[in-house]
Amino acid sequence: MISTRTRITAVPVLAAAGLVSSIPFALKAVAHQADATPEADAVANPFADLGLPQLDLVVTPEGFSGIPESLEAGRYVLTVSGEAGEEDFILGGMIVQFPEGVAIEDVAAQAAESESGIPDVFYETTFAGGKPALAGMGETSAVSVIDLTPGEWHVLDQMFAKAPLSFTVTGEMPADVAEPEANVTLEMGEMYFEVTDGEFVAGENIVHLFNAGVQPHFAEIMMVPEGTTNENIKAAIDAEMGGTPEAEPVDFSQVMPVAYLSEQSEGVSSWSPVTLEAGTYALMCWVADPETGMPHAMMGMHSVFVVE
Ligand SMILES: [Cu+2]
Repeated sequence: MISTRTRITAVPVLAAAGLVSSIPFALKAVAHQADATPEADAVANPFADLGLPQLDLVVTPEGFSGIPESLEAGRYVLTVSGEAGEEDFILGGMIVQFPEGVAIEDVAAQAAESESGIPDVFYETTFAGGKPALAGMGETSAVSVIDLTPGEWHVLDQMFAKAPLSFTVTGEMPADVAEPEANVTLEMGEMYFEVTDGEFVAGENIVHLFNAGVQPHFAEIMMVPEGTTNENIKAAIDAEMGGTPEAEPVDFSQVMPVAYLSEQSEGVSSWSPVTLEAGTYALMCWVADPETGMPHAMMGMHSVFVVE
């Protein structure tokens, strides 16, 4: 276990980044989307036919509710709805299991003491993943499929600003759970994204996101100007981090967040609907690396794909 505390001070931009990860590109891009009209209706649930049990997480500016105190281990359809706070880019929460014997109060204290805002237990925490709504883009609900293994789980936000919700998962993970049909499998690892099966298409996708790495990762999907290359993304990240870009940086005012598939641990899968228009997209992960304190994106964890 390596403390990220001293290392991260070398990357000042991270000091203001929140608990575990930041989405600085999305936050910048959202300014010009402030007039986005909230969706009138909840998103359709493409997983309704699978026969999986459903959890309806309700988020308010104050906290989380809607998940029972005790659940059977298994695969769940997770819906997220409610009301975002004024500062919330995301309507949702991280669904986490801390190492045995670590209480949520300990983690909050670690985060408060750490200059980076990253608690020491972060890299030993299990993240279930799932899809929040992009409140900053006018979304009011989201749906995804996640696995909940036995143990004590918590729903919390990255800033510890909301009252967390805790629940217990009992029994054993069933061996024969239904698997959602995905048209694209996106694998994450150190430090890459790779489509390992199928492809992203115009219209609705069901994305199977799988973490083949050892660190937690997330996938932020953003629409970028046509013709943007991975070198243009790298240049923007280099410029963001104070370096000298080697190519033309992508213009942030032209970048539009499309989906945020939240932190997932090693070996964890999730399934999320993601609607895409034809265009060019970037994938990024901003989780901080424990060795260097650098965000994964800066270590190369960004990728560009084109939807015809
Ligand atoms: Cu990552």
